[in-house]
Amino acid sequence: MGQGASHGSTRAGTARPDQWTRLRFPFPAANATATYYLRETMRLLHTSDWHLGRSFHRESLLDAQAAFLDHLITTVRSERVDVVLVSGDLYDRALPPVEAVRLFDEALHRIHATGARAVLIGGNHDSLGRIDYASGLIDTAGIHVRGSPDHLADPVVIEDGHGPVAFYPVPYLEPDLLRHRWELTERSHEAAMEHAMRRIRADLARRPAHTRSVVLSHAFVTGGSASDSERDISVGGATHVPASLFDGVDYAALGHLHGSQLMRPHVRYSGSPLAYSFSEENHTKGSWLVDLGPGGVTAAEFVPAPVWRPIARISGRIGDLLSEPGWERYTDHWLQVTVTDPVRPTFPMDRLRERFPHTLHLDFAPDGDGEPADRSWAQRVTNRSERELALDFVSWARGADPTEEEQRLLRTAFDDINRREVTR
Ligand SMILES: [Mn+2]
Repeated sequence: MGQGASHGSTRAGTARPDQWTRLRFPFPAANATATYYLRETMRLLHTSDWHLGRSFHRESLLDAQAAFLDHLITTVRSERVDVVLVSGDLYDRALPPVEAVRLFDEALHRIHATGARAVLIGGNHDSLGRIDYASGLIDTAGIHVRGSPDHLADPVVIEDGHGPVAFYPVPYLEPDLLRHRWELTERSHEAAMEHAMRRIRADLARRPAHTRSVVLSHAFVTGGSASDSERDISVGGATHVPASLFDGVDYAALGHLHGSQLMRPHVRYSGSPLAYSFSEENHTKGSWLVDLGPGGVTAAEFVPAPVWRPIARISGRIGDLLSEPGWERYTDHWLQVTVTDPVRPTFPMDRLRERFPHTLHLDFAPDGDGEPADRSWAQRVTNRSERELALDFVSWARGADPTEEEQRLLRTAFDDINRREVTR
């Protein structure tokens, strides 16, 4: 299974008969296992990491997120999407602001109004218990929200003309929470995911032959490239899970990494629909439109999301930034500006904002002798975990490295914070 997938971005050769029929039956109760319409190819729209309620350097992104959801609904209708997949980090926080909850509520209603089904899972930013609220009831509308790891091998089954497709919802798996419950041999994401996939394969083996499978998962797959806006999930240093865990499933719709990327033709990250850090300035954001035929994925096309406001990092002497015509194209961007004057200029933010009103972040990196001490804060913290930064701070403040006991304490504290986000 999973063979014959196209690496490219076209849908050439996909049979899309216009005379397909959509047969509607009453929605089933809770477990949502029923035939609902029949069509030759099942079309999925895979997205993730909405992070509703997030802001960007104190700028609210709610309007930008609403614009993405408008685009999503338009795509579902124009591309005749059958199932929308959202692979975690629905919200940015365990306790999202009311406006974000409202936006999510509206998104679910609008997806439902298109006639499509949807499967959504919780990510490491979501409160898994809270997003599970009323999910049994919402199931009856064909919208399937899954926060609990208890139901990951209890798939949402949707049929097309070729038979059933089982959608397995694997929310973010926090090793510390599951280690004892699942009797894992070690405390790692890989052990948790292995256990999950074992249960999924066991369930799949009991289903009718030719049942196709789609796994939604919120995890860091080995080889994937991260940006600055994913929250660190390293516990005991073992963060990654191998892509080979998804061998044999027809499609793995991944979430967590914010850049869209292919791990295998049938294992993909959609990435977030918006940039959530300046490190994502070169990302193209969007979703995957995936066609599932009788033997697995037959085509996958990237659908770019609308750009609400472009972002960029620019640097130079302030006089140059304020006068050179070449910088003109950045006046509408959200900007991170690094000023390189040897002497820190006066009122740099006020002056920059006269030409670049959307300057959000300012750094200084004098271009003199290039001493390491001149590196900007952003450069110094890039790719470092919160725990490493805290350890650095202790070393800096005291002039000596933290003791083993102190290192252990800091690790426990940060693990605790990560865990609390998922459980509170
Ligand atoms: Mn995320």
